[in-house]
Amino acid sequence: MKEMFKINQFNLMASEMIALNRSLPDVRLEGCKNKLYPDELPRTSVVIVFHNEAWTTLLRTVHSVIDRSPRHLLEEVVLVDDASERDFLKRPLEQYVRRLEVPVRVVRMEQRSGLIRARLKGASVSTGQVITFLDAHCECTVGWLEPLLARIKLDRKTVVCPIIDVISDDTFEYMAGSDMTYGGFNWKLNFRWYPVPQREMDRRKGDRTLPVRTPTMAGGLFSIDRDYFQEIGTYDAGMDIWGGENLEISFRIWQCGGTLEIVTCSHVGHVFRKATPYTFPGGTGQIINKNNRRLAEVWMDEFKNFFYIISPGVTKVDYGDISSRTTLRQKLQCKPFSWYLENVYPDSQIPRHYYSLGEIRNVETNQCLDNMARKENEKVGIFNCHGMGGNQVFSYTANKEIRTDDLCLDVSKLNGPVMMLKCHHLKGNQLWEYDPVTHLTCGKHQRQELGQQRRSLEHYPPAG
Ligand SMILES: [Mn+2]
Repeated sequence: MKEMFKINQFNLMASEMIALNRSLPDVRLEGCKNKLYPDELPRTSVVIVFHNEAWTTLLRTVHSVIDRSPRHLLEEVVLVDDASERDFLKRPLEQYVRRLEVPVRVVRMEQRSGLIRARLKGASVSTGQVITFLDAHCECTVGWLEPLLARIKLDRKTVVCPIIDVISDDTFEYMAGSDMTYGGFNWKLNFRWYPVPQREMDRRKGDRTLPVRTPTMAGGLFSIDRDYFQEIGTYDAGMDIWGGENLEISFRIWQCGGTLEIVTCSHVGHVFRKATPYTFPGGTGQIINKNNRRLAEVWMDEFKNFFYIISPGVTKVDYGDISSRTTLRQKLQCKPFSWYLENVYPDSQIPRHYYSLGEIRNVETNQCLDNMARKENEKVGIFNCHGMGGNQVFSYTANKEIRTDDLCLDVSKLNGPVMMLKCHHLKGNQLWEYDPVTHLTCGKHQRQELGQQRRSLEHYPPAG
């Protein structure tokens, strides 16, 4: 079992012991089970990109799509092979899928092209009015498709994701995902799940069966109207292999007039892995940095500075030519990133309004606050100032929080310690008052520094 685990970074032995058409629990909310959808829904092609995927996980994905989609809504399944090296994924795969009752096409990339270009290829050969992208190790559950297509029928500019349930990489047990989290991102531009805020619960009047407006998508699983996908510029073909494309399409959808939702009545399972089994030509880090730079440069306006200041060295990475994407942004008359932060993601980790972004220095000792790469619920540290950003970057926000990435400085006892906790936006222990008067009683050098700081405070009126 341990030897086989290394091949795909999940328990392949367990996967091989489980039927390709196994039964799954119905994990939907009760209110989802008797919802009615229009008979006339757009048909979808399901596009699945794979690279050296295991036979059983790939075919279990295909069988679950076929078995749990109403036949009249499923145009076809398109399997895009991104230059796999395993023999069973060649002719044996083609022979196997030929016997299935739904057209399943296998298309091959001539060379390793990455998720983005392989998906574009799959989209271009598919014919359904809707394109549904799935990962190659998923399982669709009962009723997964109708609520997705119904949202697109209602508004073709709505892009929809199912709830992504967890298939254990260890046991292949199926575990329901939460309808109370949605997609966000941190200063490093990593996709993260965060709790659905109260304002979004209120907008839906507490009905958890209604779709959640999500600031970003995880990327692996979503449905989009074919023409709309073209209109908003598909993917950034200048991005390599994998990484950043999910935030790029998320920002683009929102900023250019679309809507991105998690449809809580649709559940699809996904095998989450702790390590990637894939090789990245050129190295993982460089590729993701390049993709993230393209994303930041095209869509984030001045807020790209949060990414650059917390990721020292990233500005040295070449991101290629982005002119076709900036032209696209102009042509579609997309809104600025500040609009996105204000209207779509007000509880964003990147503050819409802030007084300052940089280091917090004790000018006497030349020591700086430093998050020491520690995690949530640990103390903030102090270290020699290095001027390189990274772990010494903090922002004093208009809500009077002191943040580093998605953590806020928090004090619950009079004499400390100062902890780093998830920002709760409720002030309280995370409220920091800046008092220019008391600070101005310091030494000459400090007076200068703080004087400058005060000017910038007066310059930057807080929101609301
Ligand atoms: Mn995956």
